Amino acid sequence: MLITIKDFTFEPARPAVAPGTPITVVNKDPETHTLTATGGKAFDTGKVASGQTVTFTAPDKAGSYPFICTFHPYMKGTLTVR
Ligand SMILES: [Cu+2]
Repeated sequence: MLITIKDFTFEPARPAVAPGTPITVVNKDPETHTLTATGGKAFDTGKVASGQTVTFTAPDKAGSYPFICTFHPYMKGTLTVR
């Protein structure tokens, strides 16, 4: 699964994956972003600089995991694990 950050949006914003799936995040913006689960902090890429690629692992537990960019909290998405 690949999530692209471009123009301050996550694409796709509502990805759905199997438990434990590796998810690669690529930042195509000039600004630094993060992809961070809200609430329980189920996952967090940390800072993803411009042009950088970071991979994290989807949770093992099925559910709906909202996420944001901590620098730009209006950037929102939801990861579904099923
Ligand atoms: Cu951001």
